[in-house]
Amino acid sequence: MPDIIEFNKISNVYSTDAVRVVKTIRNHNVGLFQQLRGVSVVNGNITDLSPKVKSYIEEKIDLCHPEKIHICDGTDTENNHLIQLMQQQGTIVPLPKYKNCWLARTNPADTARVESKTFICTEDRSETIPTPLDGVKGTLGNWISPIKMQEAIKDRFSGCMRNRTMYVVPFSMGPIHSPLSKIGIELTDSPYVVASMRIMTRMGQAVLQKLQETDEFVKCLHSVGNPVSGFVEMPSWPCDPDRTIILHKPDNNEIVSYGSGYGGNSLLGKKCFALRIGSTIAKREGWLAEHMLILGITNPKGEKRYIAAAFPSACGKTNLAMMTPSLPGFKVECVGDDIAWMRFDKNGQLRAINPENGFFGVAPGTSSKSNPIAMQTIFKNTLFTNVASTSDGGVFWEGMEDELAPGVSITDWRGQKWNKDSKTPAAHPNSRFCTPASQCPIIDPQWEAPEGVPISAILFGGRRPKGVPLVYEARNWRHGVMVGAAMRSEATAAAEHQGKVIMHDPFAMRPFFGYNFGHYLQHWLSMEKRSENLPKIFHVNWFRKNAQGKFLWPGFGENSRVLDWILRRLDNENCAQETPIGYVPSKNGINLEGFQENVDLTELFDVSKEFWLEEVEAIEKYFKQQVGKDLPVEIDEQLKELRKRIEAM
Ligand code: GTP
Ligand code: SPV
Ligand code: MN
Repeated sequence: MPDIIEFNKISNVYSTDAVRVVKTIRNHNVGLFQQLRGVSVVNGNITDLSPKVKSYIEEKIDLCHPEKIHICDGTDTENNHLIQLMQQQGTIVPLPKYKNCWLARTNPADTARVESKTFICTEDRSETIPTPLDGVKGTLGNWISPIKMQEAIKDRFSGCMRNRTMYVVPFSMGPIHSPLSKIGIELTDSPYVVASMRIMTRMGQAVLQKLQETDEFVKCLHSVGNPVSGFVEMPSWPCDPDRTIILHKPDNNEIVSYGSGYGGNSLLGKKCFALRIGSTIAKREGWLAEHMLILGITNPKGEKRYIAAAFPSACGKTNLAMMTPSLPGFKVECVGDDIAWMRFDKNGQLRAINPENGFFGVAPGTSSKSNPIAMQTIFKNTLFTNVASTSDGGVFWEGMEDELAPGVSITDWRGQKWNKDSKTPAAHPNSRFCTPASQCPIIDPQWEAPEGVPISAILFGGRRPKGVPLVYEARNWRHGVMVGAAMRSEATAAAEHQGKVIMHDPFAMRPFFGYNFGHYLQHWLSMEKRSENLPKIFHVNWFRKNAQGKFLWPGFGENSRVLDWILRRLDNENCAQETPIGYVPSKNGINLEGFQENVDLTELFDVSKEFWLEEVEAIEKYFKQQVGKDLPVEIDEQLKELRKRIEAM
């Protein structure tokens, strides 16, 4: 079948886009209508595709049998077309209270990442996950063999796009012209994914142009798995939850995702590329791909520093990245809220870029009180998913009670009438806003700097209701790497875990490691050789509770007091005291100027021998059962020393 057939077949083109296609074709002086593998190309121009991109698309056309191909250009016209289409299909409804905002309601069976169905494919299992102790189930990722991966793809993808459009989404993780950025091509049958990728990444024509120079890209294939024949439960949100699978093959820089349209499962630039495949590229190339926010903070003297922080999903990254400091004279600016790509420059300075272009943030809990900056960001050009809606054309979620216009009624995330006495939440606990980062009023002036921003401190943290102080400083890099490895946190709604169990979540990366966690630790330890100016490492916990189950610390803007202490520690100020677990603020070490809250600081900073012995035991057991022989000796030594210090208390 020839690539290009006669122009009079234009009737296949979307009517709204016909004029533009005609223009495009004239511009490129083709004058003919295009096909790939016999399938009409209804948008974009195949002459813009590099040979490698073209053959990747052709291969997947042969597998998925789409009806049409749409090469995304990232323009407003294209986006308007997708918005119209999604409204017709019932996937989104407008939110007329705001400018260009939309609400998607997913199938209730498709509301979060599915960690149990996410796999890394390598020849050897041990490349992907450490070998757990006999009889123990591994929890540091799922491995699949190349043969099984092929089978899984064949079973699910053969003909899966029949009667549907395959969108070709060219995207860049990181500013297009940064040497730290990487390119991907996502093939998807979901207009929701295209519209979201346009917000979350740099997407469109400019990326195709860049690909003419480099020809290197991560291959991403996605289908919602609309069953070709048979029953579709919710036509406005096709998905195939029973057969959902998310596959990564680091050797080929390849991602294949089937059955889910939601967030980290389907916006493949995010967790799949920027973290799982990203971490394997980073290992090869000598840098770090991490689940971290990046913020800039300026103290009253005008000194500015950048901090990166790893907290597990739904544990406060977006909130910290956009914080409004309660401490007078401080200013926080946001570089990124979820992912950091970091490498040492030639002077040994660690530099970070945010590979993303938008925020896919947790909605519930976001309010003018907790995160006013997010509230100023999200009410234009935003795609909301699974939040509740109001009769005046707006959104609602738990935490927005004080911001409701009087007299409005509420429809919950499933489309049912809702009121304060309803027994279920109005918004799904993992409901999200997807909004352009550039709209954030405190976006850092350097957020797109091609060389990245210099990182002075790295924070680890999680939801620890008991025993873990508000902040402590690691003794050195090795100890800090052990602290990251030993991270634990209460489960949240961001994935399919039930209840509030305390889970191990090393480096906040447990769901996102692209390779064996033991090797990952080795990689972190090896950074000691790359620089004499390593960032200092800290651990924070905003979530300690008292005996009545109330948070001991007010959090949010008050966390600036902790950042201030961290900055002073970077300046080697004498405001800390040693404990067995690391350095904590000395008495009066935390600046409480203007502090209105009544907080039991003794309880907040308490380091108890009993608790920490149990903690060390839990970590020892975890490393022994889950990491085994892959645990670097340095980490084992650090843990032994920690135990000794605690026993000597
Ligand atoms: P992901 O996008 O899933 O990676 O989550 P995240 O780490 O960005 O978490 P986010 O900032 O969205 O916060 C999740 C939840 O934690 C929200 O409900 C917040 O209101 C709550 N939260 C954030 N910071 C604090 C804090 O300092 N104290 C308390 N108590 N809650 C907080
Ligand atoms: C997370 O779960 O850490 C998220 C949301 O940032 S998702 O994109 O769905 O992974
Ligand atoms: Mn996240």
